[in-house]
Amino acid sequence: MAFNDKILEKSIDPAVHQMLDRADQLGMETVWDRYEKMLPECGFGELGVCCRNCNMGPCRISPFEDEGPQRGICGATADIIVARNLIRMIAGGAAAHSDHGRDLAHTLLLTAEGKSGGYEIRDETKLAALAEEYGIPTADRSKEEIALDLARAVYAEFGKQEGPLQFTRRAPQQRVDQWHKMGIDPRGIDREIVEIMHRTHIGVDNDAVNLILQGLKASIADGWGGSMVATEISDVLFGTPEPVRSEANLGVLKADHVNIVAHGHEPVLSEMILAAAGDPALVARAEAAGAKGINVVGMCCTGNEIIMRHGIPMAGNFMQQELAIITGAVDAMIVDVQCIMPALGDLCECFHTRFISTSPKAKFPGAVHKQFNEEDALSIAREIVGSALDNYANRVPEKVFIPDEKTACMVGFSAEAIIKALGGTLDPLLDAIKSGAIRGIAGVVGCNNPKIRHDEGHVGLVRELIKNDVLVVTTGCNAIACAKVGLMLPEAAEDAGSGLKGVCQALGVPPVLHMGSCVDISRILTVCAAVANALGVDISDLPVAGAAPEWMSEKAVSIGAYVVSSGIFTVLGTVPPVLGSPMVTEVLTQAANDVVGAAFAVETDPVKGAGLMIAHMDEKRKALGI
Ligand code: CUV
Repeated sequence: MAFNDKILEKSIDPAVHQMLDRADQLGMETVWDRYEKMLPECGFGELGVCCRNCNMGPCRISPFEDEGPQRGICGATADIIVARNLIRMIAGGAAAHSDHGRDLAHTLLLTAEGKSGGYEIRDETKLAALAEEYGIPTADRSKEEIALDLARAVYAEFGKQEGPLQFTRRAPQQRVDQWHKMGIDPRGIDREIVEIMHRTHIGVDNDAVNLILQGLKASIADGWGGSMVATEISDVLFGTPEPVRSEANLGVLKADHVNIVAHGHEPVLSEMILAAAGDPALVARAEAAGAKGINVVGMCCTGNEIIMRHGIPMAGNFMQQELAIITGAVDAMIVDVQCIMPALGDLCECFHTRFISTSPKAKFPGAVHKQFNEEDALSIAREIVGSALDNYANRVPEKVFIPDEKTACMVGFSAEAIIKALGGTLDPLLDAIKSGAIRGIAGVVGCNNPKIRHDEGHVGLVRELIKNDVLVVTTGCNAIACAKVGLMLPEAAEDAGSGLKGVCQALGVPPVLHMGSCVDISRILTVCAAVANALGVDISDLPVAGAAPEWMSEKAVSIGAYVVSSGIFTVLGTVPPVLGSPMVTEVLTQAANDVVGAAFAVETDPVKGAGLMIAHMDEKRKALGI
């Protein structure tokens, strides 16, 4: 099929081209159309110089020094306003990840108390390891007793008033000392987020550097706190991921099955949807309705959670959520929290698709709300799946259009799985890094953003990295982009430089390792900490770098901040709203090196972005003498 340039320039993904053409034929609007209507985007907002933190304003600072207001009504300069706005983004992102972690802790608590409706403790090895980390006795105790203590200890991390977060102590001692010295070793997770909201209130913290330091502190509480809690407790409850094969892209929808898309973030919901969809009684009901079975597929980070634990296929990343509905083949789109477009409601009304919200925290126009709770988890999940089955009869066959596109992938490389693939120790990885077979390790993560041709930033950057012998670890929407183009197959080693290719072929792994959802960037931190500790250096000494080629969410801002705070140079592919303050820009791209041993760079060209990362790795290799 040939498509016009207007379609081709929006994405590199042939499934997206077909669906955008279909949307045009049906006269339907998508995120790309709304983006175009928004252009030109607000210049003050882009620069970060508008302030709505009090009602004397809104204020906006002129970008021209010789013309227009240089201060807000309270006297705040562009530096202050930009810094305040930036750290409020961090607060939003850290809150989202951490609340996700809190929900997992809550589920573990209920499970330990025997009050949850269908959850179990699946990974006792991880439970025991975490208990030891927290100093919880394990000898002669049941898994429930241990889990109860662990859940309470983890829960307490959120509201802790003093003292450090336990998981931050996984970081090398030098790193912890540096955080301590700079006053950014976080206390309770909630406390650091609240303090951002306090400090950015009118008339409180009016020192850009002091504001940014608090932003870094809260972000560390996200990465080494809330997100790490989310990852670790998910593993305890649902199992630690191991390599598994599956498929990705919209072609995983099936014309002759009941299709359920699980979209959002928390595995607390999606695990139960899967359990219900496997219930023989419900499968029989689907068959009685004329379907061949129930096909659950994932989207966005929920997709990452269920593909890596169960091999459940992945329908697509952030920019594909509307396109899934436009296939006309989705009987229910089930959502919880985060990255769910409110546009889905209107779109579902054009099809038979039932849009089902489940979280008391996230309701949507046009959605049916079926409130989920952990106590009655399985029975609610059965009802939700049942409602998808009932809706199958309403599907209009003439409206169904499913692109063929889907690609095989190998996913599920938790830190534990990586060590296992290496034969039980990190040594083969360390040796490959020392010998130069692996030049460095890159964490490439983050969202999609219509400012960038869909998936081009992700795939372009990752291809350039592996070609240059950089092992890539990935999560989030980058992971999905890589899966769709076949980069997550062992065969993709052919596209890697000769050193990386040899390592991948010897181990039978892809050059791009899927480590999970956005909260699972904590897995990348854990691996970096383990490598640094094994070499007796700080994370900032390692030949590692991070990138978010198409980022858009506040969570991504918090992620970027904690990755840099952990000592990892990070390249952003879309420009953050900070350029209105040359001073804040300088702090983030230069001065941060003196504070945390790493900084940000912004590079919208993915190949050049990869070049910056590789140059950074070479510099670190030289300093290490390898
Ligand atoms: Ni949590 S945060 S668009 S789904 S990676 Fe994808 Fe990942 Fe960004 Fe959202």
